[in-house]
Amino acid sequence: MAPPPEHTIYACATAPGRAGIAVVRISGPRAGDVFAAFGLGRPAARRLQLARLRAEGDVVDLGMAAWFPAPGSFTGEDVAELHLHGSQAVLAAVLTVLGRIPGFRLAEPGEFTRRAFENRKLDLTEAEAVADLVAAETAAQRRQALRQLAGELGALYEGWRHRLLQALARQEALIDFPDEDLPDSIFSAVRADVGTLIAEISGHLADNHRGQRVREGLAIAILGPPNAGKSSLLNALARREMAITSPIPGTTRDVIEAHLDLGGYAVTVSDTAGLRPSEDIVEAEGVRRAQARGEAADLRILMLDGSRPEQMHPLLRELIDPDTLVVANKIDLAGDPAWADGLGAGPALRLSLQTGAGLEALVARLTAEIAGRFDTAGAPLITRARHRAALEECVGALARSLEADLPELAAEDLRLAVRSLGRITGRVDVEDMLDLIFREFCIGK
Ligand SMILES: Nc1nc2c(ncn2[C@@H]2O[C@H](COP(=O)(O)OP(=O)(O)OP(=O)(O)O)[C@@H](O)[C@H]2O)c(=O)[nH]1
Ligand SMILES: [Mg+2]
Repeated sequence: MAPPPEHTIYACATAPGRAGIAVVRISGPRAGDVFAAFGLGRPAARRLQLARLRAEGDVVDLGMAAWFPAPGSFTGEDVAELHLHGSQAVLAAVLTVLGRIPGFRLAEPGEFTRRAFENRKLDLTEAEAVADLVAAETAAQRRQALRQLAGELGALYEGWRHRLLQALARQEALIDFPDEDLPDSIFSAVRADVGTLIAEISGHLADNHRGQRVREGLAIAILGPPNAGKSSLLNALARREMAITSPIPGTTRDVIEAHLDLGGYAVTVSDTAGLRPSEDIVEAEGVRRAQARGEAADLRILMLDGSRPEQMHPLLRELIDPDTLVVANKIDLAGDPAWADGLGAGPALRLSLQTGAGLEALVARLTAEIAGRFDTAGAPLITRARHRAALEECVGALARSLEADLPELAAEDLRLAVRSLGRITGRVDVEDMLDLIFREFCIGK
């Protein structure tokens, strides 16, 4: 447990600017002093109480005050909250008074959550979930952050860590009591447990980066020949004129990105330069960027002018794979777009950005593709590269432990594996836990 903090910290918990309400949070050993500083009595625990805040004979605001005594608060410390009118003048006056109370200082970014972690109110995955929930822009991001905040991911990793600690305790018993009659079954039980853990963690890792993509946003690239209507599609999806469109082929040179909410998922749609061989160095660079963006995308839209079969060339054919949606645009023009049907997995989607026909169906199809690929309803998913790196390290160490020639080396690898898992939740107290389990194990023997 961390030593008790010396300072009581305070900060405005709501966004700056004019608002109906602003909430100032105060946490730390002297948080209770805040009430006297404003001429208030201490409110009953966890009840909002009307508060006439006074300072230097002046009424600063008519607001509300709340008191959350330790440990039943967000940080686990004594916490006070002042619910004020959200004006700059009120906030400035209140913050000035707070700054003068002995032992008080302004909180650093993330300091409330850090204290909550140090007081074991949250593990690291839950602290990350608080940040994700605050940043969530779409329904999928909100759902994922809430599940993580509820501890689903942390519980999964803690469960694995416990099982690993048990395997490690057995492995250490093999080292410490080599002459005693430890049954052979202990040796095989450790190996079996480690094998099962490798399989479970590897399965969790093979998630197609779904959790991370939901959190960071999915990438969709619009690719195709010049003049097919790629920029027009970006504008239609974004519902504003983001990219220049014109009848001149080769209008777009750079990649243009729009951040959108498609069916509750955060997506970044990239409009790209039309793909064609070009002598023009600027256009050639645009084509190179378009191809790179296409390769990195989770989903590609191959946008074709449905009225012009002759535009199809090898550069475009190379783009088509199961993650490519073929769209035949300009169906308002003469010409049957059926030629585009054989290109992708199913028939090409018909679209006219001129009339709007097919746009709704395209959005529905995109949403369905995204939901199908990135469904997050099942087991909790890895949401950060940090988790992934630690899990990969853990599996690597487990695999090495199975190959180790000496029980001591196997134990060392198991220890590394436990630490990797512990780093994800911030529970790195390997030795304490091991002592506990080890004692239990020896008694049980
Ligand atoms: N008739 C018709 N014209 C369209 C349609 N969609 C786009 N256009 C027109 O086609 C031309 C090219 O559209 P853009 O969106 O600029 O095409 P692009 O694929 O971005 O072209 P580049 O940037 O040159 O690669 C513009 O004049 C659009 O107004 C459509 O469905 N029907
Ligand atoms: Mg364009």
